[in-house]
Amino acid sequence: AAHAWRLLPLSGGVDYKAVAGDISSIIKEDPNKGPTLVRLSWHSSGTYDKMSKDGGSGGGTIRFKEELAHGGNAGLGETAVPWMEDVKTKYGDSLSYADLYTLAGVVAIKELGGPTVPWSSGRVDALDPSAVTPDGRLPGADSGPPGADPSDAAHLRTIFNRMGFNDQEIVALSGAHALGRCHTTASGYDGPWTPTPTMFNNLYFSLLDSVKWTQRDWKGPFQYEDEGKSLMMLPTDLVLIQDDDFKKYVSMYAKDQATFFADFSKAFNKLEELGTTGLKSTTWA
Ligand code: DDH
Repeated sequence: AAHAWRLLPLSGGVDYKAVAGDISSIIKEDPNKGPTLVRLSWHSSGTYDKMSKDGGSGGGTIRFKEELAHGGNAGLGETAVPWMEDVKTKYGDSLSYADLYTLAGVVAIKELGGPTVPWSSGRVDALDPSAVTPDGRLPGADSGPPGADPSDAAHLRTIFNRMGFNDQEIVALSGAHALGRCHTTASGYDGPWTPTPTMFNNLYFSLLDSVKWTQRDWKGPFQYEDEGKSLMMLPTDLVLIQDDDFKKYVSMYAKDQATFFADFSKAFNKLEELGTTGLKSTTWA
């Protein structure tokens, strides 16, 4: 009894294991929601700029319509953001949107068979949209920043080096495209990258490395398809095998899922902590 206080949740009164359990239930009911929650967590974090030190997951600003209107976030305002509202309402002010969105990403990755990515709590929401960064910080699948060759590895490096990621981390993070699909109603692209879009595995890399990817003949944006026409790759995905410094990591992860899981876990944890301060390592699984 003397140590009963140890049983209390440690951080701000929120039981993050319970929050994770509620997010898991949403994904168990509809596994296709898992990948979209991973995309939400990544887009909530990927606005970080290491020079100006603004953006990142810290303020939970992706909930604001100003940020949801950014081209790269198409679809999230009608899907993943509203899916999280009941969870937010249940825990109230003690749970920040910023913590909720980043926790949703790691819960989804684990629920879909991926690694248990370390996660820390303590993000404090920005109260108004003035903390929203300018549009254009997330990678475009076909168009780089002004002046950059869109099909060039330079676009990927410009965007991800700005967040503080190197070539190996860029490739590891891209393996998240094992999950989910493109929706014509969101990005305009169409189809899944792998035949198992609700399973986190290294298939994205093996398919990139082994399939003959050709231009899809259709009215939508330029994308690639396999011979069976059931899978897709974006122009930016193909960059990872067109550039030798990227390709060596694609080949490595295609052969070695354990190394992919370990490297992805480190890089995704780093991604989710961009633009944060004062976090506390938190047991959520
Ligand atoms: Fe992605 N991604 N992504 N992506 N992404 C899309 C879907 C998903 C790019 C473009 C698109 C990462 C990197 C890039 C996920 C995770 C991650 C879609 C389709 C486009 C387009 C959206 C739609 O129509 O619904 C581009 C470009 C890049 C790049 O790096 C150049 C990274 C780093 C991650 C990550 O999580 C670390 C996931 C998951 C999805 C599937 C979403 C869904 O609803 O299904």
